[in-house]
Amino acid sequence: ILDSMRGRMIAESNHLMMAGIREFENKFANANRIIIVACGTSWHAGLVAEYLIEDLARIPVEVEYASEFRYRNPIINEKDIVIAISQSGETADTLAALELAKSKGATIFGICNVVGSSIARATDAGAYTHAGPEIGVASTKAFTAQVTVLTLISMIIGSKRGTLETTKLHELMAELENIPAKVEQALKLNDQIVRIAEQYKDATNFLYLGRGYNFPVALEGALKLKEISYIHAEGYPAAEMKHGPIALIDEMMPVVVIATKDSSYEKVVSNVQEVKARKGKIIAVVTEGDTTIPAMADHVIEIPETSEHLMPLLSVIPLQLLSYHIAVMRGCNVDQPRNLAKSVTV
Ligand code: F1P
Repeated sequence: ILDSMRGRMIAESNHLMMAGIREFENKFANANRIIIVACGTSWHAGLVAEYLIEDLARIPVEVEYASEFRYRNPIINEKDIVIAISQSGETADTLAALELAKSKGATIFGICNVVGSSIARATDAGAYTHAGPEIGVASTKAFTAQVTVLTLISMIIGSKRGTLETTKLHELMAELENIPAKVEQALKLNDQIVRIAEQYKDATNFLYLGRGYNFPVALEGALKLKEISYIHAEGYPAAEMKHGPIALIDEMMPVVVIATKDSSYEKVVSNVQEVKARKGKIIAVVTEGDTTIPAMADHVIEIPETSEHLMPLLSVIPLQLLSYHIAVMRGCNVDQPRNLAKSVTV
C-alpha cells in the first residue's frame, strides 16, 4: 500500500518535473532537523506538519514565518531540510527564505500548487498539491491539499525510520481513503452554518481556540475571518487563553472552539467552562455524537469522527464556511478582499 501511495506521488511529481518524495525519502529519513518556511495559510499547514512529523517520524521541526526568517540570521546547515510551502509558488518572502537556506547548504523541498512557479523551480525536489486554481485570494482548498501532502510525507518518513508502526500506518492509510466522503459530509453543514453566521455577522471580534492538531486550525479559522469579512479575530491555543486573552471574554465575544474527540479533549472541556463562566458565546465544532461540550455550547457543529492526525482536514471546513457566510452577509467581496493580493510578490 505504501508503495502505491509513493507511486502516486512520484507519478504526479515526475509528470510535473519535480523530483518527488521517493528520491528524497532517504534524505528526509536522515535529516537532523526540518525547517518549514511559509506565509499565511501555508504557514498554518506547516504548523500542522510540525505536529505530524514530530509525532509520526520523530524528527525535530521548526516552523518559521518566511517573512521573518529571511531577515534574521538563522542557523542552517547542510543536514537541514527546508520545506517551502506556497499555494501560488510566487510569494516573495517564501522564495527569499528558501534562497537563504539554499545558500547555507540546506536541501529544499517545495510544496506548491502552481506548476512551474518560481518557488517550485527554485527547489531541489518537491510535490505539487494539484488543488486546482484558487479562484479567490484567500486559500481554502490549498490548505487541505497541503496538509494532505504533508500527512503523506510524515507517514512515509515515519515508516522509513521505523517510528510509525505498521499497524498504525495501515490504520491511517485506510482512514485517509475515508476522508473525501467525510469532507462531503462536513460540507452538508452549510445550511446550519448560515444560521449561525446570521447571528454573529455584526460581531466586531472573534476568538478561535483549539489544542493539539486543532490549534493551527484555530489560527486558520481566525485568518479566514479577518481576510474575507474584515472582522478582528484571534486564534489561540486553548490553554493560552488563561495567559491573557481571557480578559477579552464577555457576553459580546463569540468564541469558536474546535473541540473534537482527541487526546486533548478533556482539557478543552475545562477551557469551554472557563469561557462560559465569563458569559462568552461558544460555537463548538465537535465530533459527531459528543454530548459533553454540546451541553455547554451555544451552537454545536458536528463533524465526522476521524484520527486526530487527520482531523484538520475536516475541522477547517466549518470554519471556512462560517467566514464565507459572514463575509457574504456583510456585503464583502469574498473572492477579491480589499488590500489582499493572490501572490504577495514584494
Ligand atoms: C500566502 C498567503 C495566503 C493568503 C493570501 C496572501 O500565499 O499569505 O495564505 O491567503 O493569499 O498570501 P502562498 O505563498 O501560499 O501563495
